[in-house]
Amino acid sequence: MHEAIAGYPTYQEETVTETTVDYRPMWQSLGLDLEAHDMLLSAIPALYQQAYLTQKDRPEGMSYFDFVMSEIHGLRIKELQDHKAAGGTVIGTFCLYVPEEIIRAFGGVAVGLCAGAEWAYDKVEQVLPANTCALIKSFMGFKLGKVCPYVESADLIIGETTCDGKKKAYEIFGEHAPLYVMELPHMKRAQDMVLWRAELDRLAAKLQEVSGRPLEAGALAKAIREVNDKRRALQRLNAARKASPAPISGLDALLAVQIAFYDDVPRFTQMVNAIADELEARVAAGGGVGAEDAPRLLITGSPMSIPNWKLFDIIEKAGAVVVAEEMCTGSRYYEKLVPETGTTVEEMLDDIAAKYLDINCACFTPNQGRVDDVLRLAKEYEVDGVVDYSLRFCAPYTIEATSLARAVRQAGYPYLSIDTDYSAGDVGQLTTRVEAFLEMID
Ligand code: BJ8
Repeated sequence: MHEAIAGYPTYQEETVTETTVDYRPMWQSLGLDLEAHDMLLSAIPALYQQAYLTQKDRPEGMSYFDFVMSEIHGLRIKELQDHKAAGGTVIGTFCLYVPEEIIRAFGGVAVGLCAGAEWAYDKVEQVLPANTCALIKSFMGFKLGKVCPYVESADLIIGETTCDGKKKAYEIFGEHAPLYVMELPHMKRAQDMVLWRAELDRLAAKLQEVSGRPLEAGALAKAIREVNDKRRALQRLNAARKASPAPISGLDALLAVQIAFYDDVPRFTQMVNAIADELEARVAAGGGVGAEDAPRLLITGSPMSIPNWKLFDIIEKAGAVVVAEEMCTGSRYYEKLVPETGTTVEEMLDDIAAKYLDINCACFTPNQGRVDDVLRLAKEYEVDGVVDYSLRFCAPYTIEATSLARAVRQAGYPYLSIDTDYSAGDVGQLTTRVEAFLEMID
Protein backbone atom coordinates (compact mmCIF):
# COMPACT_ATOMS: atom_id res chain seq x y z
CA MET A 1 0.00 0.00 0.00
CA HIS A 2 1.25 3.50 -0.78
CA GLU A 3 1.54 6.50 1.48
CA ALA A 4 -1.39 8.90 1.31
CA ILE A 5 -0.90 11.58 -1.35
CA ALA A 6 -2.06 15.12 -0.76
CA GLY A 7 -5.55 15.56 -2.20
CA TYR A 8 -6.07 11.89 -2.90
CA PRO A 9 -7.43 9.14 -0.68
CA THR A 10 -5.21 6.40 0.66
CA TYR A 11 -5.98 3.24 -1.23
CA GLN A 12 -5.59 -0.47 -0.73
CA GLU A 13 -4.60 -3.11 -3.24
CA GLU A 14 -7.92 -2.78 -5.02
CA THR A 15 -8.76 -4.54 -8.22
CA VAL A 16 -10.41 -3.09 -11.27
CA THR A 17 -13.67 -4.83 -10.48
CA GLU A 18 -14.24 -3.20 -7.09
CA THR A 19 -16.38 -0.11 -6.89
CA THR A 20 -17.35 1.47 -3.62
CA VAL A 21 -19.12 4.62 -4.76
CA ASP A 22 -22.26 4.87 -6.89
CA TYR A 23 -21.24 7.11 -9.78
CA ARG A 24 -24.40 6.51 -11.79
CA PRO A 25 -26.04 9.83 -10.86
CA MET A 26 -22.90 11.63 -12.05
CA TRP A 27 -22.83 9.67 -15.32
CA GLN A 28 -26.52 10.35 -15.83
CA SER A 29 -26.03 14.06 -15.27
CA LEU A 30 -23.34 13.99 -17.97
CA GLY A 31 -25.85 12.53 -20.41
CA LEU A 32 -24.26 9.10 -20.79
CA ASP A 33 -26.27 6.18 -22.13
CA LEU A 34 -26.15 4.23 -18.87
CA GLU A 35 -26.99 0.88 -20.35
CA ALA A 36 -24.31 1.12 -23.03
CA HIS A 37 -21.87 2.55 -20.50
CA ASP A 38 -22.46 -0.43 -18.19
CA MET A 39 -21.55 -2.72 -21.07
CA LEU A 40 -18.34 -0.80 -21.72
CA LEU A 41 -17.32 -0.80 -18.07
CA SER A 42 -17.99 -4.49 -17.73
CA ALA A 43 -15.62 -5.26 -20.63
CA ILE A 44 -12.54 -3.36 -19.42
CA PRO A 45 -11.80 -5.30 -16.19
CA ALA A 46 -11.56 -8.58 -18.10
CA LEU A 47 -9.19 -7.06 -20.65
CA TYR A 48 -7.10 -5.50 -17.89
CA GLN A 49 -7.03 -8.70 -15.88
CA GLN A 50 -5.91 -10.70 -18.88
CA ALA A 51 -3.21 -8.27 -20.03
CA TYR A 52 -1.99 -6.77 -16.77
CA LEU A 53 -2.84 -8.75 -13.69
CA THR A 54 -1.45 -11.99 -15.12
CA GLN A 55 2.05 -10.45 -15.36
CA LYS A 56 4.78 -11.65 -12.99
CA ASP A 57 7.23 -9.47 -11.05
CA ARG A 58 5.36 -6.22 -11.53
CA PRO A 59 6.83 -3.26 -9.64
CA GLU A 60 4.81 -2.64 -6.48
CA GLY A 61 4.26 0.95 -7.55
CA MET A 62 2.06 -0.25 -10.41
CA SER A 63 -0.71 -0.77 -7.86
CA TYR A 64 -1.28 2.98 -8.21
CA PHE A 65 -2.07 2.51 -11.90
CA ASP A 66 -4.28 -0.49 -11.10
CA PHE A 67 -6.24 1.84 -8.86
CA VAL A 68 -6.36 4.64 -11.42
CA MET A 69 -7.65 2.18 -14.02
CA SER A 70 -10.29 0.92 -11.60
CA GLU A 71 -11.52 4.52 -11.23
CA ILE A 72 -11.09 5.60 -14.85
CA HIS A 73 -14.76 6.61 -15.17
CA GLY A 74 -15.29 7.13 -11.43
CA LEU A 75 -13.05 9.09 -9.12
CA ARG A 76 -11.15 10.90 -11.90
CA ILE A 77 -14.41 12.09 -13.45
CA LYS A 78 -15.59 13.22 -10.01
CA GLU A 79 -12.35 15.20 -9.68
CA LEU A 80 -13.00 16.84 -13.06
CA GLN A 81 -16.52 17.80 -12.00
CA ASP A 82 -15.15 19.27 -8.75
CA HIS A 83 -12.56 21.19 -10.75
CA LYS A 84 -15.28 22.65 -12.98
CA ALA A 85 -17.45 23.50 -9.98
CA ALA A 86 -14.50 25.45 -8.56
CA GLY A 87 -14.31 27.55 -11.75
CA GLY A 88 -11.83 25.51 -13.78
CA THR A 89 -12.28 24.04 -17.25
CA VAL A 90 -11.77 20.61 -18.79
CA ILE A 91 -10.23 20.64 -22.26
CA GLY A 92 -10.22 17.52 -24.44
CA THR A 93 -7.43 16.82 -26.94
CA PHE A 94 -6.64 14.17 -29.54
CA CYS A 95 -3.05 14.83 -30.39
CA LEU A 96 0.40 15.40 -28.97
CA TYR A 97 0.70 18.71 -30.80
CA VAL A 98 -1.87 20.43 -28.58
CA PRO A 99 0.19 22.13 -25.84
CA GLU A 100 -0.96 21.04 -22.41
CA GLU A 101 1.05 23.86 -20.81
CA ILE A 102 -1.18 26.52 -22.37
CA ILE A 103 -4.34 24.72 -21.29
CA ARG A 104 -3.07 24.51 -17.70
CA ALA A 105 -2.07 28.17 -17.64
CA PHE A 106 -5.75 29.03 -18.20
CA GLY A 107 -6.84 26.87 -15.27
CA GLY A 108 -7.75 23.98 -17.53
CA VAL A 109 -7.25 20.27 -17.09
CA ALA A 110 -6.18 18.61 -20.36
CA VAL A 111 -7.59 15.15 -21.03
CA GLY A 112 -6.62 12.93 -23.94
CA LEU A 113 -9.71 11.68 -25.75
CA CYS A 114 -8.25 9.18 -28.20
CA ALA A 115 -9.85 5.84 -27.53
CA GLY A 116 -8.52 2.34 -28.04
CA ALA A 117 -11.66 0.22 -28.32
CA GLU A 118 -14.26 -0.47 -30.99
CA TRP A 119 -17.51 1.14 -29.94
CA ALA A 120 -20.83 1.92 -31.66
CA TYR A 121 -19.37 1.16 -35.09
CA ASP A 122 -22.93 0.73 -36.38
CA LYS A 123 -23.48 4.45 -35.73
CA VAL A 124 -19.96 5.42 -36.79
CA GLU A 125 -20.24 3.74 -40.18
CA GLN A 126 -23.32 5.81 -40.94
CA VAL A 127 -21.13 8.92 -40.95
CA LEU A 128 -17.60 7.64 -41.73
CA PRO A 129 -16.35 5.16 -44.32
CA ALA A 130 -15.79 1.68 -42.87
CA ASN A 131 -12.17 1.86 -44.03
CA THR A 132 -11.28 4.67 -41.60
CA CYS A 133 -8.54 4.03 -39.03
CA ALA A 134 -9.63 2.53 -35.72
CA LEU A 135 -8.49 5.52 -33.68
CA ILE A 136 -10.85 7.86 -35.53
CA LYS A 137 -13.73 5.40 -35.56
CA SER A 138 -13.23 4.81 -31.86
CA PHE A 139 -13.38 8.45 -30.75
CA MET A 140 -16.37 8.99 -32.97
CA GLY A 141 -18.04 5.88 -31.54
CA PHE A 142 -17.46 6.95 -27.94
CA LYS A 143 -19.16 10.26 -28.73
CA LEU A 144 -22.05 8.93 -30.81
CA GLY A 145 -22.58 6.05 -28.39
CA LYS A 146 -22.55 8.46 -25.39
CA VAL A 147 -20.23 6.34 -23.28
CA CYS A 148 -17.26 8.65 -22.58
CA PRO A 149 -17.54 10.85 -19.47
CA TYR A 150 -14.32 12.66 -20.48
CA VAL A 151 -15.85 13.83 -23.77
CA GLU A 152 -19.03 14.83 -21.98
CA SER A 153 -17.09 16.74 -19.28
CA ALA A 154 -15.13 18.82 -21.78
CA ASP A 155 -15.84 22.55 -22.03
CA LEU A 156 -13.89 22.55 -25.27
CA ILE A 157 -12.33 19.87 -27.46
CA ILE A 158 -9.29 20.80 -29.51
CA GLY A 159 -8.70 19.08 -32.82
CA GLU A 160 -5.80 19.63 -35.18
CA THR A 161 -5.08 19.34 -38.90
CA THR A 162 -2.82 16.30 -38.78
CA CYS A 163 -3.99 13.47 -41.05
CA ASP A 164 -6.85 13.82 -43.55
CA GLY A 165 -8.97 11.28 -41.66
CA LYS A 166 -8.92 13.24 -38.42
CA LYS A 167 -9.34 16.57 -40.15
CA LYS A 168 -12.49 15.51 -41.97
CA ALA A 169 -13.86 13.50 -39.04
CA TYR A 170 -13.64 16.63 -36.87
CA GLU A 171 -16.12 18.34 -39.18
CA ILE A 172 -18.67 15.68 -38.20
CA PHE A 173 -17.54 15.44 -34.59
CA GLY A 174 -17.97 19.20 -34.27
CA GLU A 175 -21.69 18.82 -34.98
CA HIS A 176 -21.96 16.98 -31.66
CA ALA A 177 -19.42 18.64 -29.37
CA PRO A 178 -17.78 22.05 -28.74
CA LEU A 179 -14.82 21.74 -31.08
CA TYR A 180 -11.95 24.06 -32.00
CA VAL A 181 -9.40 23.05 -34.64
CA MET A 182 -5.75 24.18 -34.67
CA GLU A 183 -3.97 24.36 -38.00
CA LEU A 184 -0.83 22.26 -37.84
CA PRO A 185 1.59 22.73 -40.75
CA HIS A 186 2.94 19.57 -42.37
CA MET A 187 6.49 20.79 -42.95
CA LYS A 188 9.03 22.30 -40.58
CA ARG A 189 10.44 25.25 -42.52
CA ALA A 190 10.78 28.78 -41.12
CA GLN A 191 7.45 29.86 -42.65
CA ASP A 192 5.74 26.83 -41.09
CA MET A 193 7.00 27.91 -37.68
CA VAL A 194 5.53 31.37 -38.27
CA LEU A 195 2.14 29.80 -38.97
CA TRP A 196 2.37 27.46 -35.98
CA ARG A 197 3.42 30.22 -33.59
CA ALA A 198 0.41 32.28 -34.75
CA GLU A 199 -1.79 29.24 -34.08
CA LEU A 200 -0.66 29.29 -30.44
CA ASP A 201 -1.85 32.91 -30.18
CA ARG A 202 -5.20 31.88 -31.66
CA LEU A 203 -5.41 28.97 -29.24
CA ALA A 204 -4.65 31.28 -26.31
CA ALA A 205 -7.40 33.67 -27.43
CA LYS A 206 -9.87 30.77 -27.65
CA LEU A 207 -8.93 29.45 -24.22
CA GLN A 208 -9.25 32.95 -22.78
CA GLU A 209 -12.78 33.12 -24.18
CA VAL A 210 -13.71 29.70 -22.77
CA SER A 211 -12.07 30.11 -19.36
CA GLY A 212 -12.77 33.81 -18.83
CA ARG A 213 -9.18 34.26 -17.66
CA PRO A 214 -6.20 36.09 -19.17
CA LEU A 215 -2.92 34.35 -19.93
CA GLU A 216 -0.44 35.35 -17.24
CA ALA A 217 3.31 34.77 -17.34
CA GLY A 218 3.41 33.33 -13.82
CA ALA A 219 0.71 30.77 -14.57
CA LEU A 220 2.35 29.77 -17.85
CA ALA A 221 5.78 29.39 -16.22
CA LYS A 222 4.25 27.19 -13.50
CA ALA A 223 2.45 25.06 -16.09
CA ILE A 224 5.68 24.61 -18.05
CA ARG A 225 7.49 23.45 -14.89
CA GLU A 226 4.70 21.07 -13.88
CA VAL A 227 4.39 19.44 -17.28
CA ASN A 228 8.20 19.23 -17.56
CA ASP A 229 8.27 17.52 -14.15
CA LYS A 230 5.76 14.98 -15.44
CA ARG A 231 7.88 14.34 -18.52
CA ARG A 232 11.07 14.14 -16.42
CA ALA A 233 9.45 11.49 -14.22
CA LEU A 234 8.58 9.46 -17.32
CA GLN A 235 12.12 9.94 -18.62
CA ARG A 236 13.45 8.44 -15.36
CA LEU A 237 11.07 5.49 -15.50
CA ASN A 238 12.02 4.81 -19.10
CA ALA A 239 15.76 5.29 -18.62
CA ALA A 240 15.67 2.35 -16.18
CA ARG A 241 14.50 0.17 -19.06
CA LYS A 242 17.95 0.42 -20.67
CA ALA A 243 19.11 -2.15 -18.10
CA SER A 244 19.17 -5.84 -18.86
CA PRO A 245 17.04 -7.49 -17.64
CA ALA A 246 14.47 -4.70 -18.03
CA PRO A 247 13.00 -3.82 -14.63
CA ILE A 248 9.45 -3.26 -15.91
CA SER A 249 7.38 -4.75 -18.69
CA GLY A 250 6.53 -2.82 -21.83
CA LEU A 251 2.86 -3.21 -20.96
CA ASP A 252 3.35 -1.42 -17.64
CA ALA A 253 5.50 1.32 -19.18
CA LEU A 254 2.84 1.81 -21.87
CA LEU A 255 0.13 2.14 -19.24
CA ALA A 256 2.08 4.87 -17.45
CA VAL A 257 2.15 7.00 -20.62
CA GLN A 258 -1.48 6.26 -21.46
CA ILE A 259 -2.52 7.47 -18.00
CA ALA A 260 -0.27 10.55 -18.29
CA PHE A 261 -2.85 11.93 -20.72
CA TYR A 262 -5.61 12.27 -18.15
CA ASP A 263 -4.36 11.90 -14.57
CA ASP A 264 -3.77 14.80 -12.18
CA VAL A 265 -0.33 16.13 -13.14
CA PRO A 266 1.47 16.64 -9.77
CA ARG A 267 0.05 13.39 -8.35
CA PHE A 268 1.02 11.43 -11.45
CA THR A 269 4.54 12.88 -11.31
CA GLN A 270 4.91 11.88 -7.67
CA MET A 271 3.75 8.33 -8.32
CA VAL A 272 5.91 7.83 -11.42
CA ASN A 273 8.94 9.09 -9.53
CA ALA A 274 8.16 6.54 -6.80
CA ILE A 275 8.06 3.79 -9.45
CA ALA A 276 11.32 5.09 -10.93
CA ASP A 277 12.93 4.86 -7.44
CA GLU A 278 11.76 1.26 -7.27
CA LEU A 279 13.05 0.45 -10.76
CA GLU A 280 16.44 2.01 -10.09
CA ALA A 281 16.75 -0.11 -6.92
CA ARG A 282 15.71 -3.17 -8.92
CA VAL A 283 18.34 -2.51 -11.55
CA ALA A 284 21.00 -2.03 -8.87
CA ALA A 285 20.02 -5.42 -7.42
CA GLY A 286 20.05 -7.06 -10.86
CA GLY A 287 16.31 -7.78 -10.81
CA GLY A 288 13.90 -7.55 -13.69
CA VAL A 289 10.95 -8.93 -15.60
CA GLY A 290 10.93 -11.72 -18.17
CA ALA A 291 13.58 -14.33 -18.85
CA GLU A 292 17.29 -13.39 -18.65
CA ASP A 293 17.68 -13.86 -22.40
CA ALA A 294 14.30 -12.42 -23.44
CA PRO A 295 14.57 -10.60 -26.79
CA ARG A 296 14.40 -6.82 -26.33
CA LEU A 297 12.12 -4.99 -28.75
CA LEU A 298 11.43 -1.40 -29.72
CA ILE A 299 7.94 -0.53 -30.96
CA THR A 300 7.36 2.44 -33.23
CA GLY A 301 4.30 3.77 -35.00
CA SER A 302 0.72 4.89 -34.37
CA PRO A 303 -0.35 5.71 -30.80
CA MET A 304 -2.02 3.10 -28.59
CA SER A 305 -4.83 4.44 -26.42
CA ILE A 306 -6.49 2.69 -23.48
CA PRO A 307 -7.50 -0.19 -23.69
CA ASN A 308 -5.43 -1.00 -26.77
CA TRP A 309 -2.85 -3.32 -25.19
CA LYS A 310 -3.18 -6.01 -27.86
CA LEU A 311 0.24 -5.95 -29.52
CA PHE A 312 2.26 -5.48 -26.32
CA ASP A 313 0.34 -8.32 -24.72
CA ILE A 314 1.00 -10.64 -27.67
CA ILE A 315 4.70 -9.77 -27.78
CA GLU A 316 5.31 -10.14 -24.05
CA LYS A 317 3.25 -13.32 -23.73
CA ALA A 318 5.41 -14.71 -26.55
CA GLY A 319 8.47 -14.21 -24.33
CA ALA A 320 9.98 -10.91 -25.50
CA VAL A 321 10.15 -7.66 -23.55
CA VAL A 322 9.31 -4.28 -25.05
CA VAL A 323 11.98 -1.89 -23.76
CA ALA A 324 11.26 1.29 -25.75
CA GLU A 325 8.49 2.98 -27.74
CA GLU A 326 8.96 5.58 -30.45
CA MET A 327 5.29 6.54 -30.38
CA CYS A 328 3.00 9.28 -29.11
CA THR A 329 2.22 6.88 -26.27
CA GLY A 330 5.96 6.65 -25.67
CA SER A 331 9.12 8.69 -26.20
CA ARG A 332 7.46 11.31 -28.42
CA TYR A 333 5.42 12.31 -25.38
CA TYR A 334 8.13 12.72 -22.76
CA GLU A 335 11.56 13.08 -24.42
CA LYS A 336 11.53 16.79 -25.15
CA LEU A 337 10.97 19.57 -22.62
CA VAL A 338 9.98 23.22 -22.91
CA PRO A 339 12.87 25.47 -21.74
CA GLU A 340 12.16 26.99 -18.33
CA THR A 341 14.09 30.18 -19.01
CA GLY A 342 11.35 32.29 -20.61
CA THR A 343 10.10 35.22 -18.54
CA THR A 344 7.41 36.78 -20.73
CA VAL A 345 4.32 35.15 -22.23
CA GLU A 346 5.77 35.81 -25.71
CA GLU A 347 9.06 34.07 -24.92
CA MET A 348 7.32 31.11 -23.37
CA LEU A 349 4.95 30.72 -26.31
CA ASP A 350 7.96 30.83 -28.65
CA ASP A 351 9.58 28.04 -26.62
CA ILE A 352 6.38 26.00 -26.59
CA ALA A 353 5.97 26.42 -30.35
CA ALA A 354 9.53 25.21 -30.97
CA LYS A 355 9.23 22.22 -28.65
CA TYR A 356 5.95 21.02 -30.13
CA LEU A 357 6.91 21.48 -33.77
CA ASP A 358 9.91 19.28 -33.01
CA ILE A 359 7.66 16.20 -32.55
CA ASN A 360 8.19 13.70 -35.35
CA CYS A 361 4.77 12.52 -36.54
CA ALA A 362 4.25 10.75 -39.87
CA CYS A 363 1.85 13.55 -40.84
CA PHE A 364 4.97 15.64 -41.61
CA THR A 365 7.04 15.54 -44.75
CA PRO A 366 9.88 14.83 -44.84
CA ASN A 367 10.01 13.00 -41.52
CA GLN A 368 13.63 11.91 -41.23
CA GLY A 369 13.53 12.85 -37.53
CA ARG A 370 11.42 9.78 -36.78
CA VAL A 371 13.90 7.47 -38.51
CA ASP A 372 16.74 9.10 -36.57
CA ASP A 373 14.82 8.68 -33.30
CA VAL A 374 14.09 5.01 -33.96
CA LEU A 375 17.74 4.26 -34.72
CA ARG A 376 18.97 6.25 -31.72
CA LEU A 377 16.55 4.52 -29.34
CA ALA A 378 17.36 1.10 -30.81
CA LYS A 379 21.01 1.71 -29.99
CA GLU A 380 20.48 3.28 -26.56
CA TYR A 381 18.14 0.50 -25.41
CA GLU A 382 20.22 -2.25 -27.06
CA VAL A 383 17.23 -3.78 -28.80
CA ASP A 384 17.24 -7.04 -30.73
CA GLY A 385 14.52 -5.98 -33.15
CA VAL A 386 12.10 -3.24 -34.20
CA VAL A 387 8.33 -3.67 -34.58
CA ASP A 388 6.63 -1.02 -36.72
CA TYR A 389 2.96 -0.74 -35.79
CA SER A 390 0.41 0.98 -38.02
CA LEU A 391 -3.29 1.19 -37.53
CA ARG A 392 -5.00 -0.27 -40.58
CA PHE A 393 -6.07 2.44 -43.05
CA CYS A 394 -3.60 4.94 -41.56
CA ALA A 395 -1.87 6.24 -44.67
CA PRO A 396 0.88 8.30 -42.94
CA TYR A 397 2.29 5.41 -40.88
CA THR A 398 1.69 2.56 -43.33
CA ILE A 399 3.37 4.50 -46.16
CA GLU A 400 6.25 5.65 -43.96
CA ALA A 401 6.87 1.98 -43.11
CA THR A 402 8.70 1.58 -46.46
CA SER A 403 11.50 4.05 -45.72
CA LEU A 404 11.62 3.14 -42.04
CA ALA A 405 12.02 -0.57 -42.82
CA ARG A 406 14.90 0.19 -45.17
CA ALA A 407 16.72 2.35 -42.60
CA VAL A 408 16.18 -0.11 -39.75
CA ARG A 409 17.41 -3.09 -41.78
CA GLN A 410 20.39 -1.12 -43.09
CA ALA A 411 21.32 -0.38 -39.49
CA GLY A 412 21.34 -4.14 -38.85
CA TYR A 413 18.13 -4.62 -36.86
CA PRO A 414 15.49 -7.23 -37.66
CA TYR A 415 12.25 -5.43 -38.60
CA LEU A 416 8.62 -6.52 -38.41
CA SER A 417 5.74 -4.48 -39.81
CA ILE A 418 2.33 -4.92 -38.18
CA ASP A 419 -0.85 -3.48 -39.62
CA THR A 420 -3.89 -4.04 -37.41
CA ASP A 421 -6.93 -2.50 -35.71
CA TYR A 422 -8.65 -2.78 -32.33
CA SER A 423 -10.48 -6.06 -32.95
CA ALA A 424 -9.42 -9.36 -31.40
CA GLY A 425 -10.03 -11.15 -34.71
CA ASP A 426 -6.37 -11.25 -35.75
CA VAL A 427 -4.79 -12.12 -32.39
CA GLY A 428 -4.00 -15.68 -33.52
CA GLN A 429 -2.45 -14.52 -36.78
CA LEU A 430 -0.43 -11.76 -35.07
CA THR A 431 0.79 -14.20 -32.44
CA THR A 432 2.08 -16.50 -35.18
CA ARG A 433 3.88 -13.64 -36.90
CA VAL A 434 5.41 -12.34 -33.66
CA GLU A 435 6.56 -15.84 -32.67
CA ALA A 436 8.17 -16.35 -36.08
CA PHE A 437 9.92 -12.97 -35.74
CA LEU A 438 11.24 -13.88 -32.28
CA GLU A 439 12.52 -17.23 -33.57
CA MET A 440 14.35 -15.42 -36.35
CA ILE A 441 15.97 -13.07 -33.81
CA ASP A 442 17.17 -15.95 -31.63
S1 BJ8 B 1 1.28 13.43 -33.29
S2 BJ8 B 1 0.56 10.11 -34.39
S3 BJ8 B 1 -1.42 11.77 -31.91
S4 BJ8 B 1 -1.57 12.81 -35.35
S5 BJ8 B 1 -3.51 6.50 -36.76
S6 BJ8 B 1 -5.68 9.30 -36.70
S7 BJ8 B 1 -2.40 9.59 -38.14
S8 BJ8 B 1 -5.02 7.75 -39.74
S9 BJ8 B 1 -2.95 9.48 -34.47
FE1 BJ8 B 1 -1.48 10.98 -34.08
FE2 BJ8 B 1 -0.95 13.46 -33.27
FE3 BJ8 B 1 0.59 12.25 -35.07
FE4 BJ8 B 1 0.64 11.45 -32.57
FE5 BJ8 B 1 -4.61 9.64 -38.60
FE6 BJ8 B 1 -3.05 7.51 -38.68
FE7 BJ8 B 1 -5.43 7.31 -37.60
FE8 BJ8 B 1 -3.52 8.75 -36.41
